[in-house]
Amino acid sequence: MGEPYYITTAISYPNGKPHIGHAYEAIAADVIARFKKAEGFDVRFQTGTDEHGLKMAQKARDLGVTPADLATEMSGHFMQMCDKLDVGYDVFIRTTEPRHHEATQELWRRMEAAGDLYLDRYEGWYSVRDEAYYDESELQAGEQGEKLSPQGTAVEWTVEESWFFRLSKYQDKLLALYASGDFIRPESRRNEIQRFVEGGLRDLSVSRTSFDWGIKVPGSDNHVMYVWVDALTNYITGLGFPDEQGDYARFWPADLHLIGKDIVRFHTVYWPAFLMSAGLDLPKQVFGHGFLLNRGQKESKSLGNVTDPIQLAETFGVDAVRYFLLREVAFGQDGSWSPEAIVTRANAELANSFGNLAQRSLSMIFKNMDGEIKPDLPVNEADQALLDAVRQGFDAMRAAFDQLSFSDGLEAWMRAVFACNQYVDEQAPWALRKSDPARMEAVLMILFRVVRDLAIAVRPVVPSSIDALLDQMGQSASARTYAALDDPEWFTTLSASGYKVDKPVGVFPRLELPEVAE
Ligand code: ME8
Repeated sequence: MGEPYYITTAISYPNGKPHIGHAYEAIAADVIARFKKAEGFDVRFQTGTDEHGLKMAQKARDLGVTPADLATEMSGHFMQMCDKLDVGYDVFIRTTEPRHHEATQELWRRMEAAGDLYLDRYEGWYSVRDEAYYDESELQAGEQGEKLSPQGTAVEWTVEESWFFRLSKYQDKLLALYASGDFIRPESRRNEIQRFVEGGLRDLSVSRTSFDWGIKVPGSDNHVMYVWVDALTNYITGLGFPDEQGDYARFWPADLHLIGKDIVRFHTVYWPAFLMSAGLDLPKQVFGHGFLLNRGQKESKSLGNVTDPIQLAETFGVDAVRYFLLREVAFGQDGSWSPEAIVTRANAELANSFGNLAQRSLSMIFKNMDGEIKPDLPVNEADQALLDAVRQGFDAMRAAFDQLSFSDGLEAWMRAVFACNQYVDEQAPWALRKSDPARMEAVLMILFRVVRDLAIAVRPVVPSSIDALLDQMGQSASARTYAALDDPEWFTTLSASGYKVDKPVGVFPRLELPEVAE
């Protein structure tokens, strides 16, 4: 078994159906998980829903349902989104599960045993939307002069008895953590957090008495924990904590928490401080990705531009959407999508460039060689140059993906595809059919090899289309890893197996823009 690799997404608030931002994060995490699997890691991938807190309680009240029913219904939509988008998580965690209550209460007890929790009175500005308290100095004025959080959400003056966590005690340790390596990425977010912590940390209010939709504070039954204490703990609940053997021993600390830029503070200030207090290891990295905008605008109910990601996948095909999101957006920055941009990208790169290359190559082998694989044909200089170019493209893609630079990685992959198409044009196997049939066969065998290599390389991004292609190319399920790209025997073995290319079926259809209803 390979080295363990543990990746998580944020757990989403199930106070409504999933939106495109949720889909974006889930897809990116899934691509990383599949990439690491292809690299040979023993991957554990967790996602889920964050079901407690005031926001959930208020939404349920508005709808006239219980928070538990609301959470169950909406959580189902998040699971369905993952299924439709080929997001292959290992664990889907719901914070209302009993095992999560147990894990969170244990974390609490350990923080208390460390002397980091005390009871006091809280007065401050609370934003229900962000589930966060803010300092007066952090607030901004709204259009009518009303007070707003730094995220632009409404805040309320709140006074209550509360448990506090001694966050102030961890300032130096946190700064040392940021300075020591790549804990926070990208760098712009690290700088932002570092400045915030350098400005001084106040102790954090970590319990509420004004409502009861949450996890009870051990020994303080009228308090429920602040939802972020509960939410962050999901990452260890899913590994069986408080049992520190088994999955926890294997997969903790997490290799990567993938989250959006708006919740970096919770993951890089509060979470490591809680873990330090409880004496547990810290995650290795937190990456704050950018926001996905709809033609440059935030999607919102009031603008009427909210996209259902499941619908989007049904309209364009799941792999076109997955490819587009990773290819188009420089990971870490905000990005924009539109139907035109998805169609343009998918047609130019998946359908016309790679899909067409695969289809033409297999079809020529089927028609002109009776589908036969001949492994021992001579390889000339042009052939070797192409094999090298494809290998370089793959190496560059792999290095970029390792840094989560997906758009750069896919660009490198595309360059290799272009090199193949140029090779086809230059070698013109259709012309060789009459003039030099032996050379035609050699060219077609090179094409079979590069198509297979390019397919395996890009499989983490567009898994179901690539699997449909690799099925047609006689590649066993176990040979769809990056190690298979280094196997010098695969082509001879394939030929010896008696496999023959059949009439190929295209896997990347050309897309049309859907008609817009007036
Ligand atoms: O924040 N583009 O839940 P959430 C890209 N429950 N990503 C976006 C986005 C957009 N337009 N909008 C939101 C929460 N996100 C907490 C997390 S984790 C212990 C608790 C991202 O449903 C957002 O940044 O509001 C977050 O990473 C995720 O979607 C869930 O957001």
